[in-house]
Amino acid sequence: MNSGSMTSGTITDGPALRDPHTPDSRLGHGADYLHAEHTLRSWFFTTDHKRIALLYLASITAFFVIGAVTAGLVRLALVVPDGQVFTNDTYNKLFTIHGVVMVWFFLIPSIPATFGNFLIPLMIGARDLAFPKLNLASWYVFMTGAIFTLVSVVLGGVDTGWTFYTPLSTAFSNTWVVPALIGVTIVGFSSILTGLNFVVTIHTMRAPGMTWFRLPIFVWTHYATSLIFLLATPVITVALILLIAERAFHIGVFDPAYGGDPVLFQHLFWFYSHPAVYIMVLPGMGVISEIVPAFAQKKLFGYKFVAYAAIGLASVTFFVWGHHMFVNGQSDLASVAFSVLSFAVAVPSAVKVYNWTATIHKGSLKLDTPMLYAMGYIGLFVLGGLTGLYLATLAINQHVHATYFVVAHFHYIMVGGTVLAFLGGLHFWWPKITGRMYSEAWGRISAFLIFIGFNVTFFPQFILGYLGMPRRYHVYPPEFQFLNILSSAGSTILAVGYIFPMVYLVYSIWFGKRAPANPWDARGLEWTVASPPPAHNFLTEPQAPKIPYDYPIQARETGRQHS
Ligand code: HEM
Ligand SMILES: [Cu+2]
Repeated sequence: MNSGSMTSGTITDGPALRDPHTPDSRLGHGADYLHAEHTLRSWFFTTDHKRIALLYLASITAFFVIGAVTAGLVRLALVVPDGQVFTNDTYNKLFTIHGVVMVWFFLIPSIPATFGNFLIPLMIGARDLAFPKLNLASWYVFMTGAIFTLVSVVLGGVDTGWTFYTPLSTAFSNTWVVPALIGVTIVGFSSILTGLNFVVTIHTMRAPGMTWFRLPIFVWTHYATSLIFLLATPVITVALILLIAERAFHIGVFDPAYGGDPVLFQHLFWFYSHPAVYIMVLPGMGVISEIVPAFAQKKLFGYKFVAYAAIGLASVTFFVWGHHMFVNGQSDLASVAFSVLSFAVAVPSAVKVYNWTATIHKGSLKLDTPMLYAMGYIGLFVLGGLTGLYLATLAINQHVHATYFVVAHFHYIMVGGTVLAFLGGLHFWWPKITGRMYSEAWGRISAFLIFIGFNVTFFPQFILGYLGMPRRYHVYPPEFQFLNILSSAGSTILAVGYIFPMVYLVYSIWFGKRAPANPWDARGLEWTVASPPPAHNFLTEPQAPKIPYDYPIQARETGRQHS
């Protein structure tokens, strides 16, 4: 039996128990997954979930860089009000590349494809995902899609925005829309394969004793995310295929000139893309739910509520898509219903925030880099979520729809949320993944720079939107210049904050201190194996914990009964 070919549900078979090493090798560095084999082939044809996670990590980092550079150019253009830096055409293409790459090639795969892939088997006590070859296939599918979209950029770009709204995308844009759409369609299949793999793995490959309510919240949120991958992604796939057919063959689905309805595209698009925002935030919530208890050394408050809230979010998220279409002529009844339902989303979101806060309360706090990111995440996510409630209020939406207020809202959620959780998780599990410690001082400096840079970049955009500056224009009235310069200045700080980790983390791979198995004194099966983990994950049968998050300080959840 070789690496990754195991599909049976137990962890007791396979090389784990046949391993010739003495028990000492559990914490040794001999046969870890990084050094098990060295050839290029052993990376590009690996079926080890940990190596596939690293393939994804390299890819999404590259896409993040492309997304970040184009964002920098957009901010550069907006330093002056009269649009002198780029033509309107170039500007439109820049923000489109930024959005397409960030949403479809970074945010959607980010945490699930990297940490989800790496950690789910380790956290549940399994040797790999249920379908290791499918896991590798999903990376190739992802890269194929990405190449199509990047080709459209090389050929001359796309100017529709990441939302590909009709009728612009079908009838008016004369840019490379079709290859970009083909790329995004293909990438969807990689999400579906990953979601399928996670669902089957979590159902069938948990170690003996690892019951549902002993699972780390990270696993719960990835389970919820996988349901969205499976139920929502096929809808965007169909919508995009119809869009390609409409543009290429005028089949008359979305283009009014041929009897179609452009608003139908918006429905199909948001039926996927609103749930997709939970594809982006749920995994981040999972990361935060691991970091906060570890750095408070305290049991996660309200474990079951946090777990149910993940499933709750994954469910209600399917019923609010119309809040993106309040001003598009949908019926008042529909608008009111979508507005009320959108408010309902705030409930499970707030449950999570309260429970993290309650976990921190009276904990024994250590403000190491991962925790700095987690605290930043909580604050920014609250601002992003609360401004979502403003947007979901019908009367306010009339004023701020399609303004910079919306841009600020979703960046607070997607950068303040997903990206900070991603970076927090990267610092938290970096010792596990690489076997090396990074410089804590540089880690903290960068976390501060990112938090400050982020707020200076995006807070002014709330004000700009409130004052009426629309999104997606390269010229604006001169009275908006001051806040735009502030925003662009902030983005420079943010960029520096992003560059530092790329340097000190990579540096640590060769020069960092060797990491112990459990540098943070954290709970969870992933911390019971060596850093980096052995190729086959567990050398002895993993013992599922009796209670999850068994930290020294226990929250007094049942305090009322005892006091
Ligand atoms: C309490 C939860 C939330 C509520 C009530 C909410 C509400 C809204 C509303 C009403 C809009 C439409 C604004 C408009 O175009 O007029 C909007 C836009 C948006 N939201 Fe949220 N939101 C919430 C959470 C999230 C989360 C968690 C994410 C992402 C991870 C997110 C990402 C977005 C994006 C990307 C857009 C803009 C889409 C576009 O036009 O490009 N939102 N939100
Ligand atoms: Cu939405």
